[in-house]
Amino acid sequence: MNRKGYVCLFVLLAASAVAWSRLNAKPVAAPPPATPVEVRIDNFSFSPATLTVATGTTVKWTNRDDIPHTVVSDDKTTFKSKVLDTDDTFTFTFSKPGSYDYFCSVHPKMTGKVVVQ
Ligand SMILES: [Cu+2]
Repeated sequence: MNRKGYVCLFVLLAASAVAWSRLNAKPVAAPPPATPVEVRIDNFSFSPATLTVATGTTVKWTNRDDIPHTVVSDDKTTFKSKVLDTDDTFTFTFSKPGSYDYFCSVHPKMTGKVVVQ
């Protein structure tokens, strides 16, 4: 085989390798983000008030208010933060799909929700 022949063969092999890898590529579910998704606590409210995330996502609440707040699930057991002073954070990883309502135990009118899909 001459030099041109080898080049042609190489191109052919490369093309089949690409085609083969595409055939065998399995669709994978989008992994949950590696960095936490943030909820801000400011001016007596959770922002966003309703957050939708993928299963396995860690949510991080940060108190940007100059007033202490907490983050407590409605059942008071799934998650419960300590009292967060200004710039304190609380994180929770949602490993099961569902709808999680929560509130601030210091100001029960402050409510929020995390929807886990
Ligand atoms: Cu509060």
